[in-house]
Amino acid sequence: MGAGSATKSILLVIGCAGIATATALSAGECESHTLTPEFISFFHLQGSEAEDPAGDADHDLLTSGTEERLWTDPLNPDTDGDELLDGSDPMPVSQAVIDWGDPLFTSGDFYEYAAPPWWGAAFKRGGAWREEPAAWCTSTNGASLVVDFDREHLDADMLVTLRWSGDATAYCEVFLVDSNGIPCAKLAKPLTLLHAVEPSEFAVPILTTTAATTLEMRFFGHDVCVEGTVIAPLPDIYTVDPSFWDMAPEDGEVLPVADPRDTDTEGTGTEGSSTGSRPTGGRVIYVDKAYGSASYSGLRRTPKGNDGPRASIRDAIKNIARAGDTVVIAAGIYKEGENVFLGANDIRLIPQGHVLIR
Ligand SMILES: [Ca+2]
Ligand SMILES: [Ca+2]
Ligand SMILES: [Ca+2]
Repeated sequence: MGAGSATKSILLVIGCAGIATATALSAGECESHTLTPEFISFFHLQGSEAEDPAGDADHDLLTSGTEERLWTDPLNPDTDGDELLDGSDPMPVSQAVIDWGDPLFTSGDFYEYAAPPWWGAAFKRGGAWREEPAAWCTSTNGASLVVDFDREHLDADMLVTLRWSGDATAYCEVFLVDSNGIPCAKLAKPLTLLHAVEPSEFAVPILTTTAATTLEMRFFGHDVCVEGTVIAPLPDIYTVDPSFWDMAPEDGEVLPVADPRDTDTEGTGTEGSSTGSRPTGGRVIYVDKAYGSASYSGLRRTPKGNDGPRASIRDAIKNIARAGDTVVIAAGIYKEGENVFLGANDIRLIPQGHVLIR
């Protein structure tokens, strides 16, 4: 669904010189051809100098024809932002550079750009893209930026660098989430902007958190804007400090997801009861006002095929959830009318962020 999958499928089809690195290829190795419409469209080359397969519009020592085979950006001399030109970089797409909101590469909720094979997709949940400067901005608590990993291609933990801004109250909670949308690890302390001069940097234990397929960065506070994220394999000199991460003690157990400044996030009237939010078993049903639909199964937090969140809490309780299930409700305003919780006996409800029911 993101650039990663597009990249992989196209790389299988194209390539006259077999597996190649940037340094192993030169313009003469492949007969000049017309760039494919997919490539022109993906990198927005139409009408630009880079449309000429024999030209090197970005002066990175690679022709556009070669960049097509490597799936690097013919208008960016350093596609993966590691300060090595595409033409002299042994791995020209070694890390994912996500310029959230870049109008060229944001389509709908998704951000699409060249990325290594382990990058599945990057998208927003809530918030809005901004063009000048390109960023993703939100003042809605709980809106998030999400990156899916393809575990088949992961062989290292990850290092994430996050360029963001916000007012003094802003903070970011970071989760690793499994393929069912259930958080399986959480950065123990939220990232804050107290030392905002430098980007936030954190190591992610993606390898040791074997169920994790998704990184979710959830934001709280006012005037939050995220301009960019770089995700790279963790260099050997770093290790992940386990004390920075809370891991779910057992498979399938849900980590409490709550606003740490809200002492009564669950709305139960009991302060500090987050340990009570762990489900006792059964399924997890998702409700999301923004992305849900009555035609989805309710069994997946992000839409995929027929799976996805329901849009209404009442509907999820009445038509989907059974005794013992847990209903996870995404942040948002829900117009549910009266008796919304009718039938909710033995169904556990977990709000994620601020849930307002009217
Ligand atoms: Ca070039
Ligand atoms: Ca390039
Ligand atoms: Ca590079």
